[in-house]
Amino acid sequence: MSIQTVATKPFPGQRPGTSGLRKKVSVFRQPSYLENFVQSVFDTLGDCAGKTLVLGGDGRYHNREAVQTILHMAAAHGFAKVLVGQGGILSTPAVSCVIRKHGALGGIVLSASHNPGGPDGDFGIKYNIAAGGPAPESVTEAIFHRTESISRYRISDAPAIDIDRIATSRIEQMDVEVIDPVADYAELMQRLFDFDAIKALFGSGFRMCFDGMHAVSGPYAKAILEGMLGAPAGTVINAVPLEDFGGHHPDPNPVNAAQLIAIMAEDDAPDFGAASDGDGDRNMIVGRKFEVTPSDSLAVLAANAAVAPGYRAGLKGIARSMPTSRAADRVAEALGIPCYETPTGWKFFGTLLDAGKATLCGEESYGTGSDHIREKDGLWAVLFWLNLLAVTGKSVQQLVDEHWARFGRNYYSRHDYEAVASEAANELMASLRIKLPTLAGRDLGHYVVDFADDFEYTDPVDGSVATQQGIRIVMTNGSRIVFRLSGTGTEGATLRVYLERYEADPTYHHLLTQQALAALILIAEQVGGITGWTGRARPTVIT
Ligand code: G16
Repeated sequence: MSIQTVATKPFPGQRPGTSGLRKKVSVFRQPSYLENFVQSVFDTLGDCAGKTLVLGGDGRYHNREAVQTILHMAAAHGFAKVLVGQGGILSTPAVSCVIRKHGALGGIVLSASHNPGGPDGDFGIKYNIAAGGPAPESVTEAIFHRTESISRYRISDAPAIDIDRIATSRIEQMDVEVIDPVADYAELMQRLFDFDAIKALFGSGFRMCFDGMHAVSGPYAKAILEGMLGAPAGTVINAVPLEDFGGHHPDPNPVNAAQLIAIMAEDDAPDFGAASDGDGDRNMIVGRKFEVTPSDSLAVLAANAAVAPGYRAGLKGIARSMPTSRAADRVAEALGIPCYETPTGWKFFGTLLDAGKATLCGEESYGTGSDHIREKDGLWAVLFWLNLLAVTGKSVQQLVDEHWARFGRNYYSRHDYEAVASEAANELMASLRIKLPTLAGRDLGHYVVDFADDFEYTDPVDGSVATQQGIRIVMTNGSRIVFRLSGTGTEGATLRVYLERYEADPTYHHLLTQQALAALILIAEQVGGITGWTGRARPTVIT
């Protein structure tokens, strides 16, 4: 067994997007494609002698092969140890948890999150830093620049090792410790939430349906909900992770988690429904015949955080991504704590969490989390809701209705135009940018524009600046339209249009969301010229 140096040539386009490098499986399977990226990560990290790396993925197609490749490259780069999830499986939040708990240098997450899997699906890779969160842009840019000039990678030619047995083996001088993917994570959850209260809730006949979407959360949910908390067997559906997620799109929203939505719409539906995504960091919360938007979920949890033992000491601050609704801002104001508005991407919360400025964070893209780790965390949000339901004895809808009555309702929706031609999408954004200076003060029918800009963010901790993070058209009454191009798609461009309208009067808190937003939807079309640029008369997905 020896370390081989293999000559290679750069591949174009290995720039990480919103959350790591995501491409079609066929792209990742090209000889040297993954190796080039991994070597670029290692070159950026420098000397890793004596250091520990964490490695795992969401179990999608190509996960196991990629794990072997990375293990053999880590051995060639001098790592002392790699902690790898059994079967190559670790949810994204579990990677963050394990990095922090074991003092690792960082971790590699193999996932394309909610994107479909299988031979024709997507694959992805992301590097997380010692704090446990996604590498900041300074690091991802350095990795990208390295990919542009790479000429060799190093890899051990040792045979593949067994990653299915919990044991320690060796590649070259490096220990490979195969760990239980659930244990460290479950132990952390037990410290944050009132497991006794949740156990009593399940003991009282409370019924829940958790949709694992045949992705990584299944084993975590089974072990924690059915194992530790006594939920009846069968509470977790679609629990077995499959390489192609059963042919579905593992994205926990009402469109893709249609089975769960149908179950929760029945007259004798369970009391509580939830789903998580491919890599376990997203969550959707559903009550009986009642869907909770991610923005509202963040606000409700923030307003009630004291129910959970881990948050009894109070919140230091709340952070949300710019396109996320401003429901959480109202809670922060009532609590007398700051609310930070960051660009889209969980990586932007890292500095705020590290500096103790924020405790809870959330995004409209079904992501919620806290300072317990540095990733968003699907099952954590579900346990938080269970803790809240157990302590209050109220239903999901009751909690949200009461929240709206107290704080007002932020009607909210996102319209996605998927796989549109990149050029057209870029031109749409460029034409909006040209219009920006002319919009302030314009009367657009039901709304007058207060200001319009291209969101720019200066990190209050490290001073780093991110520009062009989404075009905002903000009305004088606080309603908003935001245009942004997704940074996670793998086909053409995805245009996201975010719509938000605040309603203080409880008499109007139960309108249909799309009707409540109808005037804004019309303005978005008029100002953005969406149909003209994209050739699409309507969005592909509405959440
Ligand atoms: C990733 C990021 C999130 C972001 C989401 C959507 O989530 O971690 O911060 O909100 O993508 O990003 P975009 O709008 O650019 O597609 P995940 O769950 O895909 O890792």
